[in-house]
Amino acid sequence: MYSLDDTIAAISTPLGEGGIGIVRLSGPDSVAILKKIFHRAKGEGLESYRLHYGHIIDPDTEEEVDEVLVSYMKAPHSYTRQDVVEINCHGGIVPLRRVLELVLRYGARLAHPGEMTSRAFLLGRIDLAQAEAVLDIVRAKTEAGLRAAVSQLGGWLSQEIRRVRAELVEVLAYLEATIDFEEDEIPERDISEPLKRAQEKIKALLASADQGIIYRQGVRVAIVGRPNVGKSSLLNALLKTSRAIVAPIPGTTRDTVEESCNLQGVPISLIDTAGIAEGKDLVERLGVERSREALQRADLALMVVDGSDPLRKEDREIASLLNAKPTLLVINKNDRPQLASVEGLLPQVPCLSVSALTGEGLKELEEAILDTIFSGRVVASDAPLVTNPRHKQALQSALEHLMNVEEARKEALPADFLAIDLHGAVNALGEITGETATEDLLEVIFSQFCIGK
Ligand SMILES: Nc1nc2c(ncn2[C@@H]2O[C@H](COP(=O)(O)OP(=O)(O)OP(=O)(O)O)[C@@H](O)[C@H]2O)c(=O)[nH]1
Ligand SMILES: [Mg+2]
Repeated sequence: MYSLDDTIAAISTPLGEGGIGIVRLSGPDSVAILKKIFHRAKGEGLESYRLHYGHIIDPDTEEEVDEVLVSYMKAPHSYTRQDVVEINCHGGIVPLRRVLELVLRYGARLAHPGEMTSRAFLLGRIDLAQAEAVLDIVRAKTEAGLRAAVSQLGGWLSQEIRRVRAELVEVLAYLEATIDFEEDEIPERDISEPLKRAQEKIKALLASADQGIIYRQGVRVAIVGRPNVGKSSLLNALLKTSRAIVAPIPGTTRDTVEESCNLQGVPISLIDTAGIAEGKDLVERLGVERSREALQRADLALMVVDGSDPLRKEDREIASLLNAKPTLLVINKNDRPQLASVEGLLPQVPCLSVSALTGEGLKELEEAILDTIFSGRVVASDAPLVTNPRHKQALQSALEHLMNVEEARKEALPADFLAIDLHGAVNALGEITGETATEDLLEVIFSQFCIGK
């Protein structure tokens, strides 16, 4: 990891035109660097937690670079726990670049992606799960996702994990004592209760994980079917906009069209695809190839058939592509006389009758999509959720270790055996909060952040 002793700087707002843009500095020299380029309109001292008005002036040329507001957050009460200075410039690429250049010229180093947050972690202000929550807040796609991330930043998950881990550490200490000392030297202790409690807690956390991960990451839903059945019409109807071109000519959609929407708090990527059929020209064949790829990457498929038209060979061929994929069969155009008999097309797949034209059945379709996504595993909506696959994996690994401990106890194996797995469980939990995270893991996590965060 990078050093913590130097002063880092970055543009912390998105690059582009905006009302304001911020250059942020963190480290021991933040104030000294600022003082070289910042001229206050009045007053001398740079009190912390106040906004100071003035100008950034290039000391070499005495040129006025921008009119700014500067805030100073004195260590340790700052984002990183170091001295942090934020220069609020006019939002624009040129003033921000110029100010950044100046702070770099006077001693700051350009921050790596996520380095501000990694300092907050390494200096102990937040733990790893909280640092990850920062990224989740920035990336939240729906309010439900945001709520989960904010509660994780608030330390909900970390506290739960710490409590379980602390209890296991105590059991481990006891076990190790029984290994090291004579039996009569240490008082007998019941370890089955704390072990059981830990297992139950971890199971409860895991129970919320599938739902939480969906709120955080969203799901990909591909709309597939043969040409002209109304896939693009269905996309538009679900999005309530006319995003994709609709026309009575088969082969209207030639490329995949992807758009996001929010289904009761679940971020959904809806993908309209080119109708799958024997393509005539090259572009059509490429489009069909993309449809197949989209289908492969989707979490859920909506297979659309035209209810007003008898089924065709293509419908069956497409159905055969769906074997293992969670699917809903959508019979479209139910505003017309119904001629399609879908029996046996996709047995065991829920079937819905809709009209993309009139909107009939779309509410039910939305409900069915959510049902399939959650497959009945929904926990109370305001309960905190485990939202990160990494946390889920660590919890699973901790649980496995605890189950091994239980087995070993049943078989009355010596304490050494129990201790090994108990160690494993304690370490797995520590990976969530960062106590036992390796450098590689930290690097992977913080490299996902943007520069300046
Ligand atoms: N009556 C009726 N017509 C519909 C309905 N949905 C779509 N259509 C019509 O069916 C035709 C094809 O619709 P599209 O949405 O372009 O079909 P598609 O499946 O995207 O077709 P390709 O892009 O060619 O694969 C258009 O003329 C639509 O207006 C419906 O529910 N009822
Ligand atoms: Mg289309």
